[in-house]
Amino acid sequence: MTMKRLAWNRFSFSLSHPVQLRGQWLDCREGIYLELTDTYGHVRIGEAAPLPGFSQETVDDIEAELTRGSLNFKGFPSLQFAYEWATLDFEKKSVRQPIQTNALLMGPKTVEQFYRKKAQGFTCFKLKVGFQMLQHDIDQVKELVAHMAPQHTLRLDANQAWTLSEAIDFGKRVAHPQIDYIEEPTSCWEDWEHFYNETGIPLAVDETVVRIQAIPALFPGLKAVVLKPTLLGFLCAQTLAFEAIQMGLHPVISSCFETEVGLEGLRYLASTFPVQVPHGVTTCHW
Ligand code: OSB
Ligand code: MG
Repeated sequence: MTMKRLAWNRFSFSLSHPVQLRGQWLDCREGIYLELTDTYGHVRIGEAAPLPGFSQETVDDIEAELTRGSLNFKGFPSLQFAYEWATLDFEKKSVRQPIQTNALLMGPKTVEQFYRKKAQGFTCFKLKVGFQMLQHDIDQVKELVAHMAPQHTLRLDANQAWTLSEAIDFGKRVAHPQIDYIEEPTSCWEDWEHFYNETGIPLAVDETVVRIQAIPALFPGLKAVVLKPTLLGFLCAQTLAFEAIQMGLHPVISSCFETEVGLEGLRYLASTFPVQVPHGVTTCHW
């Protein structure tokens, strides 16, 4: 594509329900829509929406960078995602297979949320843990598992909230074959093989991939690689997904509460994988 014009618009939308991420409340999503016009006059839009608490760059940083007339992606993965998605060939964007998704259960009344999502046809659920007392999380997981049908699976995500002994304590008490995996139980992936040996619960890397800009060396228990293009860039996430597949791991695309423009890019990316597992891209109702 030959680009003729680059423009951008800042956006800010309030979320319909505030979400708590890593102890921080988020009640609106701010970002930039990047608008690229090619020589045929086609306008292509990408979304750069850094996630507070997870992204290094801010919307102001991106705006300053664009105002300087520079398209430097180093340190700006959300901008890189916007640009790479916007400039991907149109023809490619229409080639896709259907994808499966997980339903995110977060906040109070998770059993009610579970039944609502189940009625919508979901069979894979993801529960955020690690915000409350350990016992609260243990009770919640046990309760959910008791309501699940045999074809349902449950993913857990602790966002590194626990120490290794808390994680093992939790894991030993909730272990169940329908738990697909737990994401980031502690901040140190080197401990997770021990966690797996103690609990039998498989693991997924998420924040770790962003921190080390790679997939850690394979260890027993590692099952999935969660990839967030807003934190990695579109092409980087795609490359890592194919690496994950080569390693025998499940590639799971996951959102940072992007708006529909960004989510469309995530769904497309997920649809290109030869190995299909549920993806974490159903955050649009937030
Ligand atoms: O840790 O997976 C996370 C959203 C924002 C920030 C962090 C995370 C998430 C999600 C996205 O959980 C939804 C999903 O993966 O299903
Ligand atoms: Mg996660």
